[in-house]
Amino acid sequence: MTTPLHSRRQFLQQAALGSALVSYSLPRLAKADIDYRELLPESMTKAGGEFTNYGQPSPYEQQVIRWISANPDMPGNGVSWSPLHELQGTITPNGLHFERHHNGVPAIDPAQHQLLIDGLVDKPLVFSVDALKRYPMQSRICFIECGGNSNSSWRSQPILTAAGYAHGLVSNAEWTGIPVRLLLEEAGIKPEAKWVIAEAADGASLNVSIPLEKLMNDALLALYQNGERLRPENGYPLRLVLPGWEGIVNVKWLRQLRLSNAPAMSRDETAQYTDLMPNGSARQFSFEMASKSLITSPSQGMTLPDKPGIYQVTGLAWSGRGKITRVEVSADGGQTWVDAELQQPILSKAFTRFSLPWKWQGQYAVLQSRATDETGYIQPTREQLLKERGRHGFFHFNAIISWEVSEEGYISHVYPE
Ligand SMILES: Nc1nc2c(c(=O)[nH]1)N[C@H]1C(S)=C(S)[C@@H](COP(=O)(O)O)O[C@H]1N2
Ligand SMILES: [Mo]
Repeated sequence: MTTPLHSRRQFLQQAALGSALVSYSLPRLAKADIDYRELLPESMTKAGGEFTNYGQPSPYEQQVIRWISANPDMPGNGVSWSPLHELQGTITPNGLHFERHHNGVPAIDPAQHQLLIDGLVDKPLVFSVDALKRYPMQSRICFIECGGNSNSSWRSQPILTAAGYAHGLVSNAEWTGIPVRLLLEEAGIKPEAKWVIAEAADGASLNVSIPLEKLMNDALLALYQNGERLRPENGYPLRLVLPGWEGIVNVKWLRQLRLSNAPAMSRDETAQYTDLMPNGSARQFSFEMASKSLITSPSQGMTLPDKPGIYQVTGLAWSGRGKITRVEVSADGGQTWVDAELQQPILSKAFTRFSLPWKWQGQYAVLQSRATDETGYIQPTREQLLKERGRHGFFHFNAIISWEVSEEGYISHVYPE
């Protein structure tokens, strides 16, 4: 059967335009006062929402948030936890990077902000933020972890909060900025300089002491976080990023680097972030974060819906001493271990995602992960860590974390020993 010519032409036109446009044609003239949406069928106006100047997550993801714990008696002092149990991949989105503030978030106008480098230097230098933006920049993906992360695990009872809300004072971002070495060399380092006192522009002028060697090695003066300027809460307009070193030395809102021959012995390196050891002495300046891992899914509070079934066990591993070389997973509380797959690329001092399919047969199980880094150091059990550090620890908890799976498929945090 042949199709009449005119209807074939019509058909081709319609096909070219798309079936949604079949019943009418658009006016040729683009007058500013014509609202084209009125001419379109409803299905098309619904197909596209508004454009926005700065994108936000879908309204269906509103439960994926940082969890704030702040002391109302000390305004400005507190933390917010990154929801690691809700995230995938290795990069923490900027709006979900954990926060630790001792003195609130200062509102800094970059045009008013300056960085001073002085002390044991040949010539003190002052930089505006605009001047710093003209220096050659480098990018580095690394984690920042608070020395107080996971501190609830020192308690005698396991706490039953979601994985990220107990262990999420750690995040991983791509930081871009100026190697600190370039700026120190420009000021000229006097031979007696051994330490650098970094001071911030927040409420109490937080200050900490950093060995000069670290600043000359891989420290960045960061201006950008995952491609955009730092968020105010993460240090806008300038922060130090010291890859692999505990959170406190990653000074936000940096305004001064003073070269010195000795540390300042400031509050946050004496009263805080030190470890009381079993022999009664206090360990100070334990900068490097030891290797650690966490199963993010399935984890505390989740359930396994099918019984039995195949589940993807996945999580994050990181080490302040270099690359993660191995992550093992156990489903029987550490009696037997299987190597998990590590997602590429594996970067030094950065989150490494691991995963492993697990066939759950409906039995009672205890899931654990154990990280090894390139120095050969293996993440300890909680028992081993308590033996080495005593029972009065508060900072630097890096032991294996255990998720119990009940026969009903409920998952809860346990201390298996
Ligand atoms: N100026 C300033 N810098 C600071 C802090 C602070 O309170 N003030 N907190 C430190 C601590 S203890 C940590 S863990 C990290 C947290 O960085 P973040 O809030 O970007 O995650 O910043 C560090 N730098
Ligand atoms: Mo911290």
